[in-house]
Amino acid sequence: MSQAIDDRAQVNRNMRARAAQGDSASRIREGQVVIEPKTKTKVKRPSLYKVILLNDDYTPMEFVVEILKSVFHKGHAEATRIMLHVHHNGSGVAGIYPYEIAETKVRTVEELARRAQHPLKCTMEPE
Ligand code: TYC
Repeated sequence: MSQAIDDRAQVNRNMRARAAQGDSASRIREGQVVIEPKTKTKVKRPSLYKVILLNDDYTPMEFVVEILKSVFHKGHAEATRIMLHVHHNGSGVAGIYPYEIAETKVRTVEELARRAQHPLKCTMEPE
C-alpha cells in the first residue's frame, strides 16, 4: 500500500475514534471524512509556578545559599534571607517561573543535592 493511502487510512481511523468520543469536529459520511474547523477551546495550565524549597535537618545552610545564588540568581543577602526563611518556617519561595522552567529548576536543585548527598527537597505549585 502506498504511503498516501496508509496516511489516509490512519486519518480515517483517528477521525472515527474522535467521532466515537462525540467530538463534534469530526463526522463520517458514507466512508468519507469531513474535517470541520476545530471549535474546542484550548485548555491552558496556569502560566506561573512557585518553586518552593523545603527545610530539612541536614542540608548545610551554606549549600542552600549556594543553590539560591546559582540556580535562582539571587544575590548573597537575598539568598541568605530566603534560606533563613525556609529554616524557620519549613518552606519558602525560591522563585516564580513558567511551568517548564520551574520544572527544570526543581530537577536541577534535587540533582545538585543528590550529588552532594544532601536531602534537600524542592517542589512547585501554581502561583
Ligand atoms: N535546616 C537546615 C540546617 O539547619 C538548613 C536548611 C535551610 C535546609 C533551608 C534546607 O531548604 C533548606 N542545616
